[in-house]
Amino acid sequence: MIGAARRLLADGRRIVCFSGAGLSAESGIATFRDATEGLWAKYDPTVLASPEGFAADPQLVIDWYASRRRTVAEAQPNPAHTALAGRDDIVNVTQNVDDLLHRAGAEPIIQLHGRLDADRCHGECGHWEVVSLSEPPGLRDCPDCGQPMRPAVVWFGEALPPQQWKAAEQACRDCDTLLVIGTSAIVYPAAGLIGLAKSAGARIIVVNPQRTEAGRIADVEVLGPAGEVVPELLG
Ligand code: BV8
Repeated sequence: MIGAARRLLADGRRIVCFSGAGLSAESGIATFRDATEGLWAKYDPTVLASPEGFAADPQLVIDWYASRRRTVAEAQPNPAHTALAGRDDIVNVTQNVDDLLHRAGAEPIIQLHGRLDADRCHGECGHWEVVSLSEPPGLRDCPDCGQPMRPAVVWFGEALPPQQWKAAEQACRDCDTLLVIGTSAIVYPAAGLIGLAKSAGARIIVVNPQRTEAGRIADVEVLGPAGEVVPELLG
């Protein structure tokens, strides 16, 4: 399967990489659907990562993000991030909110679900600021309008940033090869990009240790961890 995927990538002239939490799993960052260990095992991320969850218990949500931020601060890009960074002909469209692709030097990156290393006002004033991942801020109010501050990520039930979404749609409509890495392909509208690329005639390569919905429409499905497979595919 790796050989067939390598051949498709060698023929590709407009390649997009669509990634999810599995891309960062080997950097020690828990995916959304793996059982989270310890303190967070009893909470549902889709509830914590939502305006309703934040309204119900803002302190719990901010503590959850602080814990995730510290994990990302201690994490390093893995060989999959580095292999993608070595290919400036590949456009990265990621669902991930960590900064590991940036730290690996990958360019360009379209972050569909925002970024963990920034906070924004939960109100309408537009206040936005970069935050420390190693010493994350606690629960606090917006310095401009007094509404609560919250991570600059897209929560369930919130719209994706229009500019990033438009750029991702365009890239997936135009590509001739879509490399799908480490996603369960169940979070929409992001997961819809796979079908969009397919219907635009792109070849689909999926890299995941497990079979997924995306694998069903893939031209090639490589079952294995990103940290091992992606360097082999792109090297
Ligand atoms: C919206 C940021 C509307 C926060 C995240 C149809 C259309 C539109 C919306 C919906 C729809 N159906 C349902 C919805 C609602 C919802 C949704 O999709 N729900 C799901 C649960 C069904 N979608 C939304 O709410 C979206 N917003 O639609 O708004 C709107 C429009 C206008 C105006 C107002 C509102 C917003 C979705 C974004 C949510 N935010 N993240 C944060 O991080 O805290 S999503 C979150 O899930 C992460 O970003 C994550 O990346 C993403 C997707 O999950 P995956 O990345 O796939 O991760 P997962 O754990 O699922 O899978 C990991 C995979 O890796 C597995 O397959 C595993 O096998 C694999 N793996 C493991 N190890 C490795 C590996 N692969 C490779 N190597 C390894 N070593």
